[in-house]
Amino acid sequence: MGTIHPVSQVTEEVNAIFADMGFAVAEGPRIETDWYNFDALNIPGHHPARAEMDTFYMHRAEGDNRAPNVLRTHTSPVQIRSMEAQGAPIRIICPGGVYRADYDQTHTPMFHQVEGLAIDKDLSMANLKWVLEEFFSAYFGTKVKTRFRASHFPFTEPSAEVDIQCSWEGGTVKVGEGDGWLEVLGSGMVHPKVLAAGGIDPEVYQGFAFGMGIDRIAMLKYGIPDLRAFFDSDLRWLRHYGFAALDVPTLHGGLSR
Ligand code: 2NM
Repeated sequence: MGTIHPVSQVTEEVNAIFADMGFAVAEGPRIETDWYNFDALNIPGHHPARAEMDTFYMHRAEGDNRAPNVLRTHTSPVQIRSMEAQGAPIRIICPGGVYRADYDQTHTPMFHQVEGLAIDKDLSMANLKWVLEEFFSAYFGTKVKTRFRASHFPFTEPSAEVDIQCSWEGGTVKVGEGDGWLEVLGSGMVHPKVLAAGGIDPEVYQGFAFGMGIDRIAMLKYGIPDLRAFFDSDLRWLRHYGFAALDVPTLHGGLSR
């Protein structure tokens, strides 16, 4: 009998928690145009973030001089597409696979992200902090404090990296206790240029956005030590870390087993 992969299980858990706060799930293509993956997100051609993202570029036919399509490096392009398609207000999360040419102990060339976006007329970093603390507390099943540190992303201003409270004892991390911190998330207020690129008037609307690694938070919650084993398709690993097919996570039925 097969089992549900931890990435699928955790994606469903995350969807259920954000659905309870009024967020819809939005999805989009894994092959993206240069515009949606970069320019619309305030990452112009010369921007160092392009090089840092280790992008996989698609092939173009001889003589076709358009910018090559890319394997999306984040799920933010889905958020631009949603802004264009539905306008403001917006409350969505965008889970899914993303790609970066990076492979070592802590990086796989394909991994999973969930990004969130809320756009309305009176949103601030205070709303962002509440949503994130609510999310982490529901996800880990215990009150989790967050710590915001000033940071920089091209698509948000101001920007913050977010740490969650944890303890480090005997080589294992426990979330929601102790006085240690673990970085799990990037976030900020959506840059006016990004709202404009999505067809939303930045003089009228503001938004907050955030992004985190699904594989990473799956490892933290379910004590999975090695990221690379996630995508080996090893049946013994899948039986050990997989979930029963009918074990669907819901807030009323319980999120964790
Ligand atoms: C992050 C960190 C900070 C983000 C921004 C957007 C958009 F499209 F609305 F501008 N989506 N996600 C964002 C902001 C993602 O990931 C580390």
